[in-house]
Amino acid sequence: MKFNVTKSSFGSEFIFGAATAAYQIEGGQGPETGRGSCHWDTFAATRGNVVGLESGAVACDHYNRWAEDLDLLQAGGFDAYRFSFAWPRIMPTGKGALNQTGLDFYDRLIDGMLERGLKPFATAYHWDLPSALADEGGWMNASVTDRFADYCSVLGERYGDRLASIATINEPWCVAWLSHAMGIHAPGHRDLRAAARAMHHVLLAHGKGVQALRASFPSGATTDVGLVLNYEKAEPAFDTDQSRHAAAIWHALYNQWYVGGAIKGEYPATMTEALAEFLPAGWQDEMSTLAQPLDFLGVNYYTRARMAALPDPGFPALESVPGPLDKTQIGWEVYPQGLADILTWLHKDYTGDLPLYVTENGMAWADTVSARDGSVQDQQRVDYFDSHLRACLDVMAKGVPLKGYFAWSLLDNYEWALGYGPRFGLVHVDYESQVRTPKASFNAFQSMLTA
Ligand code: IFM
Repeated sequence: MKFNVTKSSFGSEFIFGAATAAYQIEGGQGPETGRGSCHWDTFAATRGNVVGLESGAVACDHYNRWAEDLDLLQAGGFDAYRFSFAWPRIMPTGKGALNQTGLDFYDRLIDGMLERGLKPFATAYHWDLPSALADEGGWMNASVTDRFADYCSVLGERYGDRLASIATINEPWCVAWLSHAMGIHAPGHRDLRAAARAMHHVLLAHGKGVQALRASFPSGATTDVGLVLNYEKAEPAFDTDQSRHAAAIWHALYNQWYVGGAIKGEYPATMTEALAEFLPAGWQDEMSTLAQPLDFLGVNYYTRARMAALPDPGFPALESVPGPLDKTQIGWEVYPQGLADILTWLHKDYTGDLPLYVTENGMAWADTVSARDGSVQDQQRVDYFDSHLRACLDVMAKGVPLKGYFAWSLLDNYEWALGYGPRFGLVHVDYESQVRTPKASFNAFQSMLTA
């Protein structure tokens, strides 16, 4: 199985990578590691939150198997590895004392990338908030923004001379809305006031984090600093004004809020009106801190949302309606045109010449290892990547400054509230034995990248 697209059509500077996140793969939580507790540990331990009460306690044991995993990236011909630092591994209580064992782990990991010719693309925060900060209200409490800046200073000072890039926060929509309004991710709140506060604080933390990183880099460091946002192409489920309105609300709440805040220092007026009574007092005075100059914007894209109106007075009065297109293991429609539309919209309305990266794109499938020959034949995923890479080429031909593409994910891993059932990896992981098996989609990348 091969891709139809070729590496050369992206140009010699284009970066191909694969992505992961600390909580989803590392494990390494025993007392000998010095890692502190995070809110996903306790959320996962609470019945009803995660399928099968599964947690990241062991995950892919990447904490011990990182060298083997970096070898896979190198063998695949990838240019870069997108990984995240675990805040509670570096600062077990989210502030103050540092964990030397954790700091050393990331030294080994980053040096291991450099030794293999892989560019380290880091993320400071991919959802593992230290429990001690969760106890203080987490993202609802403005003080978390200063704690995050302190943490970024540690990262910048220690690793800034070796990173190719660092993003402050992965998917602020998930940090705020999914976790504080929908209750699906830790800390599991379903509360508009909590959500509105988190929506603002997560971007304020980003702004302060950018300032802290730049101020702490060793002199001469050339690390790019950016932010990673997730997008769903919001479309009306039905040909009605109500559906169009519902799609516009979802677009504002999901897509416009975060890029508007971080790039222009502006929130959509429809949202600030709807959430006025819940936003933290004085939010308007902090907007210039949110909008720090960036070196890149990361775009995570998986699917579209087809929205319909709900006939009640709540906010937001809408629901998503399953669409007719092919779906992945977890019901997400395969819609590559949405990636092209989002990249084009961002470039035209917000980011202009700012480099864009697709920092996550991929699909879940219930992959199995063949008993006959030990292979994993994931043709659906090969087709998914091929069609989305084609969408990238299409927009690049029209002038969108897309500089790289990261597949989600290098490994099958912990898919948050869905546990270990959904498999997103280029590489299959047997969670009992921890044996890694590259899938056909990995081989397709390898053929393209090493041709
Ligand atoms: O697994 C997640 C990742 O942590 C963030 N972006 C979406 C992926 C798939 O749901």
